[in-house]
Amino acid sequence: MTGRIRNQRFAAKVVEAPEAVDLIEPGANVGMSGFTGAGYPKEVPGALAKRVAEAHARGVPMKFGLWTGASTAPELDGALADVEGIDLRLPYQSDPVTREKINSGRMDYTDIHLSHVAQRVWQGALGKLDVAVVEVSGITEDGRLVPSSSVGNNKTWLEQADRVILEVNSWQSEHLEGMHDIYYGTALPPRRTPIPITSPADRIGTPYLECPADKVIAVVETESPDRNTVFTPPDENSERIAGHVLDLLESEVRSGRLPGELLPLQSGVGNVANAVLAGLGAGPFDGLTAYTEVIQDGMLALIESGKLRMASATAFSLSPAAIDRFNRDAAAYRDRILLRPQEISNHPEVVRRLGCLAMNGIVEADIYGNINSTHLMGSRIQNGIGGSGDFARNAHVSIFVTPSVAKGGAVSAIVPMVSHVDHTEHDVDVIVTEQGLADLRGLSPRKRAERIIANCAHPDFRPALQDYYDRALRSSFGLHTPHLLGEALSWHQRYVETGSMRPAAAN
Ligand code: 0RQ
Repeated sequence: MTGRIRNQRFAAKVVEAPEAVDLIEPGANVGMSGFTGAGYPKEVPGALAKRVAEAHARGVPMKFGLWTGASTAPELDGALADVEGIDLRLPYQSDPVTREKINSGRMDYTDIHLSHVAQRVWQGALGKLDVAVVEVSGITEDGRLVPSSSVGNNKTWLEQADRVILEVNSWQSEHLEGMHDIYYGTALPPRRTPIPITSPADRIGTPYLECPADKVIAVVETESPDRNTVFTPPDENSERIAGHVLDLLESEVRSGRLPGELLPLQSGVGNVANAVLAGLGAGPFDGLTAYTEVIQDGMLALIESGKLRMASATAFSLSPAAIDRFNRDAAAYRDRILLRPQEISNHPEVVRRLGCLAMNGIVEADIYGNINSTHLMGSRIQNGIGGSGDFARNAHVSIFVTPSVAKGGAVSAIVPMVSHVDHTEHDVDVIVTEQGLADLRGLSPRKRAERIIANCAHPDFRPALQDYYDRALRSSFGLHTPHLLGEALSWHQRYVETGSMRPAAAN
């Protein structure tokens, strides 16, 4: 036993992972910790996957409902998806094996706004949560739980599950203790009260998670690293995108619409969003704050350079190199980083009050400013909406970033009509590609189309978009949002049939 379990009642429950998974009944809904590759259980999911594989080999069906904070890692999502041990998965995921199972119709997936998950569970709208499997970085003498590198939905899992399995991970830095703020004041209507956060640094809860020892059926010890995806270094396109975002922010400050230290930043997952943060590091702003859901490499770098004075989030999403840096010096970040439950990090009320500047990556945008963040060709899930809706809908300025083309230039990220809608034109203020920026605030649909085609579309696709729009102006059913309905999704159909959105002659 490591020194991380400082309470005897919990210490007495230590078992090996295979013993712990025997306590999870087939068909159970299991709430696991984990958010963007941080703080997920490392031992129990693998042991559970082994048990599923053995059952399936005997011809015995075995599946579980899997609820998490957001995406996890190959040891959790990947392992359970690989053996087809997941019945319904929620919310956000980004694991390649899971994605393949969902897209081949072998696994159900429900993509819920990240701030909504806890309240759905409290409402009982998702069914009963049977078991919680939660990683913590320690257990105090008086039996409180020190959260690990993500908080996610852990508070809700620990409260709502009948039975709890804890994984105590001594790989996590001891200095995480004190970095969390767990708010126990949420309730369902009509008993709901305001969330008293008026600045990203505000502490409104306690540093510990609570769970009665009676509920804990097993404690498993581990010393295993979080496994996050490595970010690709910013390429020329993402640097250009970052440059356009910086220009926008500078002009907002010049015109008095934003203060010099900006407003709290939210940055989504993905390579492009990370590159925008890197761009801010080279920009003129100081005294920045973040009210966001993940602290990725770019944000850690902003803290290290002194430009970002405070970041509130629910999880880390760091590359292995950045994790090493953080773990070596975790104590130094204690007054700069605060991790909260995701129902609070993404709370619409707080996002609106603080006036977050939301920056999120997308799959595609249409000429009127509707955004698809999740589906390829309208039918194949990539990851999920994650927290992008929580922030975009309530942000002070809602910015969406994307390279103008995908799949080696075969796909235009600006299309006549999006093949799936995650963020409607009403929630989208600014679209940015490496080609330029379209500030859509206050514009009518036709003016938005002109600006998006001119400023954001790739030159290879711009004439075809202009041609679509010109013909729509001549023969659309109505001229408020002109469309050629029979043709609006033909670009996607062409990709499905030929592997390219480009017209046949241009392929
Ligand atoms: O796939 O590598 O197989 O080719 O999508 O695309 O360009 O690397 O961009 O890493 O920034 O991710 C929208 C997925 C962008 C992400 C998305 C393919 C592309 C590639 C990734 P390949 P890039 P990024 C809060 C915020 C939703 C959740 C969110 C995301 C892969 O930003 O999941 O915002 N956002 N959460 O080829 C076909 C297109 C495509 C396309 C991209 N138009 N057509 N394929 N791809 N555009 C954080 C959380 O919620 C946790």
